[in-house]
Amino acid sequence: MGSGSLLGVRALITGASGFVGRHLVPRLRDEGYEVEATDRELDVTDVSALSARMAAVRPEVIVHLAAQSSVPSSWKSPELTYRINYLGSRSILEATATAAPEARLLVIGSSDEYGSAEPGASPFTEASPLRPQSPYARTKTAADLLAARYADRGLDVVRVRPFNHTGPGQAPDFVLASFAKQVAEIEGHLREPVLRVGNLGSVRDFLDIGDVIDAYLSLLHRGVPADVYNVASGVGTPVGEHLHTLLDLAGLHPSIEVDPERMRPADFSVGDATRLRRATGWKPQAPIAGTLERTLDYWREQIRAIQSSPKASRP
Ligand code: A2R
Repeated sequence: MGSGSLLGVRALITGASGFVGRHLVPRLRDEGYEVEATDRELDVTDVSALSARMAAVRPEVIVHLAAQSSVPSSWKSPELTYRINYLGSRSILEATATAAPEARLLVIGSSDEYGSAEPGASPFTEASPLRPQSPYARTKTAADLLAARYADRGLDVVRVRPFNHTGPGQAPDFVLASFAKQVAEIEGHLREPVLRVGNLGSVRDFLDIGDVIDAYLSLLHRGVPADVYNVASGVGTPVGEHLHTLLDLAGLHPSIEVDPERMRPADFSVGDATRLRRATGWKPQAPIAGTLERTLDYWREQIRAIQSSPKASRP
């Protein structure tokens, strides 16, 4: 439930217990928002439950983070992904239109909506064609296009396409969190000195989670036009480079093994955030090496907690 302050702007967050939500909610509270943080207990596919909660909370801003956010899981469970990501977004849009029609709503899409470019191509702008390549990306694209229809009809919807982001607390299904976790496990002698990887040649545009949160906060301001915005650094780096930074930080030289389960063709995805910068002044602040260090420290703490627990067992 919210903090009860009558002075704060009322914010409703879906998916608040996820990686982004756990960083966003405290920041919003620090900024003085009165936050209603919801997750699984308010199923985003249930439009009547959503409308009832919105009517009770009367949010002035809504950030829709709830999702099935993993691409590999979307290949295993495309229907579930569709239900949560597309039908969930549709429910949020419908509930906002009926129960909180004045609210500013951020619909969080994904850089995956653009698919992959040719190596060395210019960064994707918001005008680039959408060529989603996975069930996850297709559900995000469909939700984005539906949100655009609600915006055309006057709802205050901002559509956001964040490029890759990472930091402490991200699930190890995501590439840099997976590397950081494995490095911490090797350091803690919980794993043989063998690091399992996918395609290290894929070029991605990585942001620190704190910069992504800054972008979302800036897009909540009413003066910012309700439009579609990339959140990106504009810098592409092969994921293998980040792996080497992590190994340097730890002073480790494990062998690197390709895991066929994780191997996908190399892709190239870099974003242009000029529109966001012009509208809000946002630009990324956090060097990615610091992000990697904080992420590694987070996993070191997790490993220490496992090792010091009485029921310590190998993960
Ligand atoms: O799947 P769980 O138990 O981890 O819960 C996730 C929650 N969620 C739901 N909440 C309400 N109703 C549902 N039907 C439902 N299904 C899943 O949304 C989780 O707590 C949260 C999403 O968090 P993460 O998976 O950690 O995603 P992350 O990285 O915070 O991404 C936030 C947004 C997503 O829309 C991504 O697709 C996008 O940023 O990149």
